[in-house]
Amino acid sequence: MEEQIFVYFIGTAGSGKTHLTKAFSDYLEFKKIGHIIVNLDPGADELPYEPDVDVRERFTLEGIMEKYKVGPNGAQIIGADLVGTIADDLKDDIELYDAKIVLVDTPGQMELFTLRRSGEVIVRSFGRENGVVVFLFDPIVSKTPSGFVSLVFMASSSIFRLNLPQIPVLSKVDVLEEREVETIVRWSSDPEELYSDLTLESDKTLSLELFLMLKDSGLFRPLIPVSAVTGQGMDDIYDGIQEVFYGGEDLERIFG
Ligand SMILES: Nc1nc2c(ncn2[C@@H]2O[C@H](COP(=O)(O)OP(=O)(O)OP(=O)(O)O)[C@@H](O)[C@H]2O)c(=O)[nH]1
Ligand SMILES: [Mg+2]
Repeated sequence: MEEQIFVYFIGTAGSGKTHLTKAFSDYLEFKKIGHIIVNLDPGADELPYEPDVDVRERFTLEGIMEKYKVGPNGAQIIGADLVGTIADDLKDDIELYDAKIVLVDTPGQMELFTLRRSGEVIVRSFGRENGVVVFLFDPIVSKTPSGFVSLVFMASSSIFRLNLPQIPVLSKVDVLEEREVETIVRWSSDPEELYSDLTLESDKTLSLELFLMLKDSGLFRPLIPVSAVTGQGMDDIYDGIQEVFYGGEDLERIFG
């Protein structure tokens, strides 16, 4: 079988991972590109898509709460660790499908996936060289310079932990005004402007040294504005994936 490409949707709780997974799946469907969706969130209640491989078939958050006599937070942590233990089984399930692209919807709280071992184990099992992260910047958090910088740190920590290329996106742009989207995208491509706006924000300081380090590390990347509601940006995510794996060559041609 040809190599599969794994696209991991990662972001803070409620940033829009699940709906973006669905929107990008619809887009691939429209382009007739074979793909499947893997749900890694044992706490997912209702999903807007029908997962092809679903961690909830093995365990759910509710089941964990009952079995281990823990509350929802403890269950989230146990659930995150359990996901790592079934990585190879999930990989076997995925291989049953002849899908070119595997969309991976990750658990609600990103730190459970990126900071605990499960994320690393999953990425290693699925294949590091075939993986790319779509990192979601929450639109409301991104509105202030300090919120935006905090998300850059979180995105950086997930690059550092998972060691995968990353396509950063600004999610749910339909809830922002055009002017706000422009400002946030400008911050992502012009760190000096961000720094100057940051210094105007009351009582927020970041040492210039730390900021320059962040800037020079190459962790500032232009954000792609996307919306699961309007479908904006799906083309750009697709182009980003092509860029990562084929230096811009068209996947349709390669997969054709
Ligand atoms: N307006 C708008 N709302 C969105 C969009 N994407 C998601 N939402 C809403 O934002 C909320 C959270 O979306 P999810 O896709 O569940 O986010 P998530 O990151 O998967 O959430 P968790 O898995 O619980 O962390 C839901 O109420 C969605 O309907 C979008 O593009 N535009
Ligand atoms: Mg979700």
